[in-house]
Amino acid sequence: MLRHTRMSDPELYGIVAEELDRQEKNIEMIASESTESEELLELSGCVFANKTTEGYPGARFQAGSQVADKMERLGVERAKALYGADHANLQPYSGSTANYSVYAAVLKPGDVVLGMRLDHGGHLTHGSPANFMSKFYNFASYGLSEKTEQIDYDELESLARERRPRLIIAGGSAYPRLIDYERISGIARSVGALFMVDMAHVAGLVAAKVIPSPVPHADFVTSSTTKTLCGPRGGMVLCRAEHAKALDRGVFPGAISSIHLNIMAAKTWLFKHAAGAEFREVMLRVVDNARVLADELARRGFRVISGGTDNHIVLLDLRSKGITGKLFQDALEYVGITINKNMIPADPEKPSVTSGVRIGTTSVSQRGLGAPEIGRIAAMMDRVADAPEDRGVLDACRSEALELIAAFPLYPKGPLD
Ligand code: DSN
Repeated sequence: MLRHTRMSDPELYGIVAEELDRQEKNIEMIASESTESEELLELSGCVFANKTTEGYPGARFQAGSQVADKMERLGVERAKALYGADHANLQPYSGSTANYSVYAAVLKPGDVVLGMRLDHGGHLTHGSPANFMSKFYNFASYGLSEKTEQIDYDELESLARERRPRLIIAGGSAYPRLIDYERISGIARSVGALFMVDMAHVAGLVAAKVIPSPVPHADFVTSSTTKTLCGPRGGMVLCRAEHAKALDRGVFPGAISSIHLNIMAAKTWLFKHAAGAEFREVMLRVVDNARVLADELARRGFRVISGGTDNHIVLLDLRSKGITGKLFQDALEYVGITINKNMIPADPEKPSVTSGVRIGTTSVSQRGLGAPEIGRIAAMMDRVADAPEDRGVLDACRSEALELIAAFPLYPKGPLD
C-alpha cells in the first residue's frame, strides 16, 4: 500500500497504515460508511487527477478533454442504465454538493422549501438553520408522527398546502423505514411543487432493487456515491429529461467548477459493478443483517425507534437502558465497535450527548458477516449498555470483538498494493 509514499514520507505512511489497521480490527457500523474496493482506491488515485476540465463532453472550457469526455459519457450512460433515469450528472463532489446543485437549478432566493427535520432523521442540507442554505431559502420542516415514529404524511401534506413550497425534499441521514415516494410526489404535484429525493443513504439498496426506487416519482434524485452504494466519496444527481438542461447549469457553473475526474472514473466503475449479482447479494445481506440486529436488540430491552428497519439503519432510543448516546458510543469504541450517537425525535439531550445512536450494517455485510455474527454483536452491545464503565466487561467484549472481526478480512484478496 502507498509504496512511493512509504519511501518519501514514512511518517504520513505510518498514519495511513494505522488507519488501515484500525479499520481491519474494528467492527465498523457507522451507517454512512462502506468499504471501497481495490479498484475504487486505484481509480480514485489515477492520472485523471492531473486533468482540469470544466463544462460537459463536447463543450469544455479546457483543451485536451477528449479522453475525459469519453469517460464522462460512459459514466453517465452507466448511471442512467443502473437507475432507469432519463438524465444523470456525475460532477457533484458529494451528496451535499448534489443538493446545492438542484437548489441552484430550480430555486430563487426566498423560495419556500419543505424538508424533513434534522432531529427526525433529515439532513443538514435540507433546511437546518445551521446550514448556510437557510440564509437563502425559506425552509419549512415536517417530521415524524409521535405514534409511529415514521414520516407524518398528513403533517407534510397540510404544511405543503399552507406554505406552497417550490420544492419538497424527501430522504435523510437517519430514517430506517421505506418512504412513500408516490404519496409525496402526489402532494408535490397538487401544490405545484417540484419533488427531490435525497437517496444518499439508500442508493445501493435502490440500485440492487432491494427497496423501491424514487426515480419514477421524483423530478430530481440526489445522492452521494459512498454509503450503501459502496463507492468513492462523491455525489450525483439524476433527473427527468425536462429538467436536464436546468440541472446541468445548476451543477456547472451553478455549484461547482472543475470536475474531480479521478473520482468520476471511480464512479464509472461503480455503476457497472453495482449492476451485478455480487453487489445485489451484498445489499440483500445489508438489509437482512439490519433486521436481525433490530430484532436481537429489541429482544434484549433496547427501544428500536419506529419498531424496526427496512434498510441498513437501526436507530435506538437508549433511555430504556438509562444511558446516553455519547456514553454508549464511547464505550463501544473502546470495545472495537464503531457507531455514532444520534439525536432522536424530541430528544431531551444536546446534539453532543443525545439519547440515541445510529447503527448501520453496510460495511460488516461487505465483509461477509451474517446473522450469527450480528447476534453476537447485539449481545456485546447489551453487555456494554448494562455496564458501560465496567473495565472488566469492556475488556472481555473487546477481545471477543477482535476475534470475531479477524475472521472477516477487510481486503480478502490480499494486502493493498
Ligand atoms: N450525513 C452524514 C451521515 O449520514 O453520517 C454524512 O453523510
